[in-house]
Amino acid sequence: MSTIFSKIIRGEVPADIVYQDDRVTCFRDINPAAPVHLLIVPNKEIATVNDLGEQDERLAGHMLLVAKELAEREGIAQSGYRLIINCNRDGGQEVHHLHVHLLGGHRMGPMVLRR
Ligand code: DGP
Repeated sequence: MSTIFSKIIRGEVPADIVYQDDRVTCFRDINPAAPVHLLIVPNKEIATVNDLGEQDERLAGHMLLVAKELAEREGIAQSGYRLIINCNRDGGQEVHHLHVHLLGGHRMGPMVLRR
């Protein structure tokens, strides 16, 4: 099994890649929910946050540091941004390959819809 994100990472599916190193690949979301909407994805296929192990501690930290760096590059570090990781059905995860959403460029709405 190979996720759509793995295909993007391997260059088999086109995407607007803004950053890549030996651990993560970052590209613009195909369906942006904000003026800046990037995805920070581990090159290694990890399905969800639930599947992170002790061995991934440095990788998880790296994802956050790359997100911070990309916010700076995109010019939204000072105005602010939101990082989101969805997990499974109730979290609204559609692609089962771990990713951090980096959203910014305008005021975000409430964190979640209350009902
Ligand atoms: P999530 O719901 O957290 O699993 O978010 C998945 C995001 O991935 C969603 O905002 C749309 C984006 N996405 C899905 N398929 C593709 C694709 O083929 N290319 C790009 N660039 N983004 C995609």
